[in-house]
Amino acid sequence: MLLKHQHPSNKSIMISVLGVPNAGKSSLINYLIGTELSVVTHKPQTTRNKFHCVFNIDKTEVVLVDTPGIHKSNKEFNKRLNEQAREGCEGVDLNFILIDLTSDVMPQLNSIKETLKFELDKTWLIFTKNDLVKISDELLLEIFNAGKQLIPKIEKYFSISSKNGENIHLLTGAICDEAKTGYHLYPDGDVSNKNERFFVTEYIREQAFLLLNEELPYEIAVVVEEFQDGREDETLAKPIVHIAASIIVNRPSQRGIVVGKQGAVIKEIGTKSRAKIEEMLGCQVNLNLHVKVTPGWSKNNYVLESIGLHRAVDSNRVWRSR
Ligand SMILES: Nc1nc2c(ncn2[C@@H]2O[C@H](COP(=O)(O)OP(=O)(O)OP(=O)(O)O)[C@@H](O)[C@H]2O)c(=O)[nH]1
Ligand SMILES: [Mg+2]
Repeated sequence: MLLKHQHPSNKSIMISVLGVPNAGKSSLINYLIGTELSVVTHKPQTTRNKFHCVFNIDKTEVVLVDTPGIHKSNKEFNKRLNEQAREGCEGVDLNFILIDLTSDVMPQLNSIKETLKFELDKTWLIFTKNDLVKISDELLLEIFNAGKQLIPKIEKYFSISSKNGENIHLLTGAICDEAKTGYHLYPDGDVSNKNERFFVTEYIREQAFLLLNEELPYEIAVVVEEFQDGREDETLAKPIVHIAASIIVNRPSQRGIVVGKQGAVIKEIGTKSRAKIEEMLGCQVNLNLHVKVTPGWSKNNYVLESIGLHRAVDSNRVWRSR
């Protein structure tokens, strides 16, 4: 959209959504934007890349930056996840720190402060999952004040639930009040800065996360190898998109687990993720999934770059590109 064509009273705000793994970042974002765009599972470290999720309230555009959970780790892969969260704070107008009320609060704030390694600017605390824990207003205020000692730019707090929507109207009202007059970054109808291929990998990884056990979800990556888009092809009776994607694993023994007995597991990953991909693309999808063994992929710069995880400020070493 050309800037000069925008309404003069348009308002815009960009907000980073930060928190430890599983704090409820993606759930809150999905609740606010009103679709299941971002992948949510009960397992920590579901989100791996920072990305924009966009919604409008009247003339106000709200850009929420989903980020991976912030956590201390010496592993190269996790350091790059933290880097995504750091980058997610760049250029934003406001930061949300989500605090999971079902876990100890101060360790979450300490972990975020220490891992980010920089002072956050304007920040609001968002206590999540308040449908699961009842905490008195006095205690919330006490935690808020303790949070301010650690992160001085914390200004406000909200206690919300992304399950039953409690207090989310207060949050959206405050977001609108905070937004300043300015041009919208995205044309009406755009929901993200990531393309369809990105969400294809996310929806496949979501099913792998849900269907695989123990450490295996953390040992896989998904890459789209082919994306033949027949939606604009008028010679086809029915539009269809052909997608070939690889599930990358670390060890040969993991291939068998992902494939499953007579291919049962990979078939289920494919069937379930295809349904969500078809909904997103709005047409029939032919999804071809393969398992590829790439030993040590999570330390391999080439693979990490290909899934959008760039080197971190504290990266372990310079890895060869291939
Ligand atoms: N009861 C309840 N559960 C919630 C709420 N918000 C999130 N959850 C659950 O908490 C789990 C983690 O939610 P996510 O939204 O994936 O958390 P996240 O912070 O994005 O996690 P990572 O991407 O792994 O860092 C899921 O099982 C959600 O259903 C809430 O307000 N109430
Ligand atoms: Mg998430």
